[in-house]
Amino acid sequence: TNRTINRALVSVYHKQGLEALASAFRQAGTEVVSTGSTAKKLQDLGVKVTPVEKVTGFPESLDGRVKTLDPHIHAGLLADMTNPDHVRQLKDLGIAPFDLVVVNLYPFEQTVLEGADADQCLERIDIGGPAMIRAAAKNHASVAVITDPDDYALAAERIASGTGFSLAERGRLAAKAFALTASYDAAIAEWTARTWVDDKQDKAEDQKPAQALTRTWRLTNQLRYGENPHQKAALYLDPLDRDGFAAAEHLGGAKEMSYNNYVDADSAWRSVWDFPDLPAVAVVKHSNPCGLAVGEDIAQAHRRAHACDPMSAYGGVIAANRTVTLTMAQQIKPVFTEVIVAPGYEPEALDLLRTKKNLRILSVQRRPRQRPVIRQIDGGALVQTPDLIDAPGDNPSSWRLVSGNPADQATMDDLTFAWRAIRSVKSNAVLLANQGATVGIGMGQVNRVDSSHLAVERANTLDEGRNRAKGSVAASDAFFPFADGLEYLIQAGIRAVVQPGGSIRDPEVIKAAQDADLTMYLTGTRHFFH
Ligand code: 93A
Repeated sequence: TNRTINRALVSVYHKQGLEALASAFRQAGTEVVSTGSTAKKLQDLGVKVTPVEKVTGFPESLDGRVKTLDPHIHAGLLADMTNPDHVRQLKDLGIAPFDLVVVNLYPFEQTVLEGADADQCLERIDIGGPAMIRAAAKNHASVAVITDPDDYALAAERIASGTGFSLAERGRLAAKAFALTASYDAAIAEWTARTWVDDKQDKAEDQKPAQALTRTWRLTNQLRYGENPHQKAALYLDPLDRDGFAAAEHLGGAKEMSYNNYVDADSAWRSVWDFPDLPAVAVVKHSNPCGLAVGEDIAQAHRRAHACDPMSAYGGVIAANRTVTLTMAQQIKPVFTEVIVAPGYEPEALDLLRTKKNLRILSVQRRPRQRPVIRQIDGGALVQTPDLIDAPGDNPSSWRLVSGNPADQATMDDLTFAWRAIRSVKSNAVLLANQGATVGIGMGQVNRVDSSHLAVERANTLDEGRNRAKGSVAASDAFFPFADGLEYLIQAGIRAVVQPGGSIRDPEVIKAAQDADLTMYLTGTRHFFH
């Protein structure tokens, strides 16, 4: 199955590492066909090179857009030398086959990341390179394709020794080559969608979920394990995005981020940016907030978020949407915390946090960019646009008062806060809040009464037995299907409630509120989160 390498095609953007190949070519007397500056480099390294124009009979033209795109090249790449008919046709056409292709592509992603203008990015879309790579990979029965300089040493050995590559080796190289062209094209698809598609057109909106599936992420980090130690896991990055949460800078803490750390910290980071206008802090465990609060400053927001459920905050993840101050760091110091993520840290705050052995300290420079959400199911995937607090019903001015007096300003502010906060809580969610802070959260229950019980119980037991449900406002992420959940909240003493409405039993639910003279607003929008 081995095929000796008599003729090679070399066309590389990055010229590093060619020395090893050049000396192997010299030693084996391989015929080498090459493009413009690659040919020059190989000649400098003492290799006898056939310029590509000599093979194509056509000049490299159109500013290099047409160099290798020619049947004299591609027939030599695609002829299956195990097929006698291909061998005969090639002979009749006077074309010699290639046994090896070495290509690396114009650095498209790099160019985009460097902030080059659209024309420059466009010119860095390699057409001829991927065509050669794909041709050789398809034809791996006859041709070996090298796309990764890490494989030059192996190639040099196989060239010089005269053994060539085995079929298994050619298959492995071909798979790697197709993975490269797939991710290269995915980056181009992503960039062209951003650059050429008008986001304001409805059609483009419809296409957004579909684009998520064409995107390819780049393997960056093998994680120690997944959600559980027996699961394998890895971190992938969007190749066109270097400043998102996934690429967060680690400022200290000896430990690496775990899979669960990423999940929880991403969730916390997203939560605090539902409150971009105020300093906000989220304390998260298992993707759910155990406290979420805004404040006059970030330290106050943290005190309030922590106070919601100090027991659950143990081993939690903290996100802040403002620079972490020394005061906030001092508050965190005594609490076992897995991760903190923030846009920045005061130097003294950072010094203090670094003394916490197990704390991972992350800095992220930009707000979360909301991308389509993908969930794999057996045999396919579900894709949806992300849930943002931007639906028409999320604006309190559109809320419908169906019971009690209109809320005063303080109550309205609390209802607005509670409604934003509940977006972060897994369904079924019922949340109690007071003065811009959650005081009791009921999450993830399979019925809304249990969530109501949980919210009240937590409000009334977790903070030294204070009765925090009384006088708080409540939010429910979806309608109350029966009056029972709401009645329980009324008994606990809430002063107002906001919920989507829309149940067939709305009349019963509204009557329960009216009987208690409770202020109740309907949003018409729900925020399920599964
Ligand atoms: O502009 S291209 O898409 N047209 C081509 O026909 C072509 N052939 C090779 N770019 C093409 N290449 C690329 O040129 C290769 O993928 C490689 O990155 C680069 C090598 O050119 P040079 O040897 O002149 O540096």
